[in-house]
Formats: sequence, C-alpha cells, structure tokens
Amino acid sequence: MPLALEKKEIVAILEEIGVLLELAGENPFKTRAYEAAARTLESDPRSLEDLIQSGELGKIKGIGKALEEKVVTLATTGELDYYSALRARFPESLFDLLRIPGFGPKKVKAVYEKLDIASLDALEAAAREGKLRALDGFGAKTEQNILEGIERVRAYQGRVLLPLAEQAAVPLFEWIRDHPDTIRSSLCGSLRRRRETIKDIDLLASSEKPDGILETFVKHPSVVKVTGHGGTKASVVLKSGMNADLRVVADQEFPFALNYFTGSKEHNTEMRARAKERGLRLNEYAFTREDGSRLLCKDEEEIYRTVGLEYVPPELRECTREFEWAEADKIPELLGYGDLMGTLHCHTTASDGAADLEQMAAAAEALGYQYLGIADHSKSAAYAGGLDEKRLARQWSEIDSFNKKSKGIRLLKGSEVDILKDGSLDFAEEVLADCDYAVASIHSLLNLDEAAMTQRLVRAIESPGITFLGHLSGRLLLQREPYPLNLAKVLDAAARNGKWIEINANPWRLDLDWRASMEAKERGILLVINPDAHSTEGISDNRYGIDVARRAGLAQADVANTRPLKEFLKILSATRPH
Ligand code: DGT
Ligand code: CA
Ligand code: ZN
Repeated sequence: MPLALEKKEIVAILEEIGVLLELAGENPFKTRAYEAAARTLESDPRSLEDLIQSGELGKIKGIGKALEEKVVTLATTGELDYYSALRARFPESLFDLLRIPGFGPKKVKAVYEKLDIASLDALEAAAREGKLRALDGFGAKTEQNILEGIERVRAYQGRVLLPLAEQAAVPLFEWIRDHPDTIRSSLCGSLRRRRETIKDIDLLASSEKPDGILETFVKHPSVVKVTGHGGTKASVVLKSGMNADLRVVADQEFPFALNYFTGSKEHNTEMRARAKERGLRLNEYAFTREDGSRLLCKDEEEIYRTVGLEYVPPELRECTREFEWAEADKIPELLGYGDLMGTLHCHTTASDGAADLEQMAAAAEALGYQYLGIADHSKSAAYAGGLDEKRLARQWSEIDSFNKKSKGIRLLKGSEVDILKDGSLDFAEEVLADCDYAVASIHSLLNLDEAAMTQRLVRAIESPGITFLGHLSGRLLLQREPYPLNLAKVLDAAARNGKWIEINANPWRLDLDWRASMEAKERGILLVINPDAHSTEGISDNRYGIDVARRAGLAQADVANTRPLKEFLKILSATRPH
C-alpha cells in the first residue's frame, strides 16, 4: 500500500494542528493531545504501513479512535478536511510569525486578536513604533527581540536543511538519469557541494535530444508549477515549495556545465581567473583559446588539470583552501562514507531517547559499527529525564551484561554531562573517571556574553574527566545562531589538553561547523563524528557529519572514530589523564 504522506509529514501536520488549535483558543487539553500524539507516533519504531495494516495504530497510547481515523485519512489521501478547515481560519501570512524564534502561538494569538497584526511586515512596523508594549507580557525588550527575530526569519527565508532538499531532489534526479535520451547527468549547486542548507535544486543532463527530457522533467509527480520551459532549460516549483532547474547541454559541454553549475560562485570566479592566466576563456560550455578555437575536456578532472590544478572534490569548492592545496597536489584524501568504525554520543530511553540499549546496539551493528557509545543526559537536564549517579550506575551494569553476552558490537559507557553556568560539570570527577568517556555540552543559559561563554567552555574542556565537547556552538540551523564565543580560545584549550571536539551530525546542528572544523584540524585536534541519536534511525545521520568533515578537508586520520575498537580505546583513554 503506497502512502500519500510519509510518517514524518504526518507528525508535522499533527504538530501543526496542535499549534492551530492553540491559535484558535481551544482548550489546552486538546492542543496537548495533538502534540503528544505527534511525539508518540514519531518515536514508535514501527513503520506507518505496519501500524495501519495491523490495526495497531489506534491502540497506541494517546492516539485513540478519532486520531487514528485522521492519521489514516492523511496517510491514504494526503489531505484532511479538519486540518484544511482549521488552517483556513487564519490568513496564510500569520503563520510566518510562528517562525520568529521565541514567538509561540500564544504571542501570535495576542497580536492577531488585539492588534489585528497578521504579517511580518505589520508586526515589524508595530514593534518599531513601540505599539506592542501595550499588550500584557510585551515590553521594550520584547519588541527589540522581535525585530531581531524578524530579520533572522527574512535572512533564512527560502533555505531548507540538506536532508529535506535531498529528499526532494533525488527522485527528480533519478527520473532524469533514467530517461533513455540522457547521456550524462548530475545534481549540481549547493546540493552537490553538500552545503548544510540549500536554496534551490540544480540539475544537469547531457543529450542529443533535450526536448523529451525537459518534457518528462516538468511532468514529475512532485512538480506543482512550471515557471519556465524552453529548448535547453526548464524551471519548476515542487510540492515541498522548493524551486528546481534542469539544464540540458550537448555531451561535449557536460563537464564545463557541471563545473559551472556546481559552483560555488566564488570558486568559479577563481577558476576563470586561472584560465585567463593561461590565455583561455572559461565558461559553462568550454575553454576558448585566444584565436577563438574551442578546447574541450572529457571530464572535470581534465578541466582542473588544464588550469594547472589537481582535481577538487565538490565539497571543497568554497574558495577557502582548495586552490592552495590543489596547486601543490595536496588535496587531502577525504574521509569516506564507510570509514567510521563506531560512534559515540547516543541517547536511550533512560533519558530522552526512543530506543533502549539493545535496540540502539543492534542498529549500530547493522551499520557495521564495532562500538557504540551511550551518553544519556545528566541529572541537571531534568527536562530530558537526565540520569543521577544511581541511575547511571544501573545503566553501566546493564552495559556490562550486554557486553558480556555480545559477540559483535561493544557498548561504551558514557555520559552527556551538562556544563553548568560557571563551566563546572554536572557530575563529580570521581563519577566521570569511571566512564569510558564523557561528552560535555551546554543545554541551558545560552544567553551569557562572549567572555562568560568562552570561559565556561574552556573550563569544561580542561576538566580531566571530559573526552570532548558536544555541539560546541549551540547553533540550530535556520533557527538559532551560535552563542557568542571566542572559538579560537576554546580550540586552543582543547589542543592544550589533548581533548577532542565533536562534529554533531544531527542535520539541525552540524556543529562543529565545517569552517571551524578546519581550524580545529590545523591545531592538531582530533574530531569525532557523532549522531546525537535519539532513535535507531538517528544513527544514520552520521553521513551528514561525514559531509561536514569532507567540506573541512578532513582525512580518515583526522577523525577519531575511524579507528578499530582496540586502537580507539587506546586514544580514548589518552584524552583522560587518570
Ligand atoms: P543555493 O543558494 O543553495 O542554491 O547555492 P548554489 O551554489 O546552488 O547557488 P545557485 O543555485 O544560485 O547557483 C548554482 C551554481 O551556478 C552556483 O554555485 C555557481 C553558478 N552560478 C550561478 N550564478 C553565478 C554567477 O553569477 N557567477 C558565477 N561565476 N557562477 C554562478
Ligand atoms: Ca542551488
Ligand atoms: Zn546535547
């Protein structure tokens, strides 16, 4: 039974219904019921097909008969009258307000009902004129925050996270690739460079008969609108709201078009300048010599060679270090997608994860990992069910008995220790000393100033029991900026103390960022790629962490968890002097 919507999409709609009910002023029980149902459905390990076919869906705690019907309707038809009617009660532009950080349904409801504000522009004007402070719970400071928030929403507008863009782009790409008239084809643009957020999808194909391919492209089931359709190019808008462009070129031009449309723009500018130094004009079709004759290349590698460079992998084409490296034949052998031997920083049902130790271990083993580090939250993280010393000790004995039985994967005892306000840690050093490793992270008081934040992280990484810092900058892509921080000082402290830094592979975080990871490597710091998984599927997010590492120019040796178990344990214990 093919479903009209995926589980993820239905979870998002349930969440949205919760928000809409709150906007409509419905009773809080009803609102919370939708939020709770969204959470339960999201964390249930079974597929939506299974749940529906087996009739188990309605038996899940918090779902019940009425919700079951709604979910089934959504899953089979892709629509739900209840939901569209609810949405239609508000102007579309009102929903933009919900994207302002810290501006929830209650505040949106207040400005909408009391001041008739239903768009970002109207809210901005009211905040500037100081009209919002008339409302309960709004002050001059709130107005300032709202103005900053609006600026951020506008800056992010139209960008989406890499996995979402990929989900929209890959079926489209395969559709083009498999067309009988297609010779060569590729994704281009920021998607091919594996940037963390994507504005639009760029596709390229080569063919002697472009018409049929373009015709097919605009008819893909995910296309909702065709905004352009010519002899060599078509542009569409997809269901997801993203734009996608397809260009079809002659096969001999393909490498040049591929290079040009992969970008980045800055990388292209430098490529053109290098061609010019050699008496060549470079564009998206060919090299042209001074006498007007064309110089063609069979692939991108040959283009790079022609301008005196080693081949540059797409992830590095951001005009940072790649030209300096390629000129000296020193492009790093980038970390590969199969290179991780294990991973750390995963959550279980003991704190806020959805799967237990054994399920997490089985999922990691299925990915070919030799070791998996458990790191549930510590006691201060009460909102996430953080473990105190007693529960931590109990988890360790569970891990011990698992390891005794296990013939394959080895579980490592860890903890995600909260960094408290002054940089001290949520567990005493004696407790940390008994872990196999400990990751220190900030989850609260994110609004300290730069000096205090820097000092806080430096103190944490100087603690003997800590192995590495988790999601160091605290950013949430398209949602929250990193906290103010002197990164160089924190990295220096890590280097001085022989500690590692995490590349958190959660697609919302990708933290440490690739530019900063480059700086970490320059200081000789080892990076460790972790999924921060809260479910079994979460472990596969590591591939986005590998994207970050590749963009940073990291090789296998630069990433700690590429080592097989025995060697890994050795370098792990070297991070902690006791
Ligand atoms: P985004 O914002 O996520 O879509 O990022 P890109 O890199 O995919 O940017 P996009 O879609 O505007 O353009 C795709 C590629 O085409 C870009 O990476 C480089 C090339 N390109 C586009 N416009 C220009 C330009 O004005 N000059 C040069 N040199 N290259 C360009
Ligand atoms: Ca693009
Ligand atoms: Zn965390």
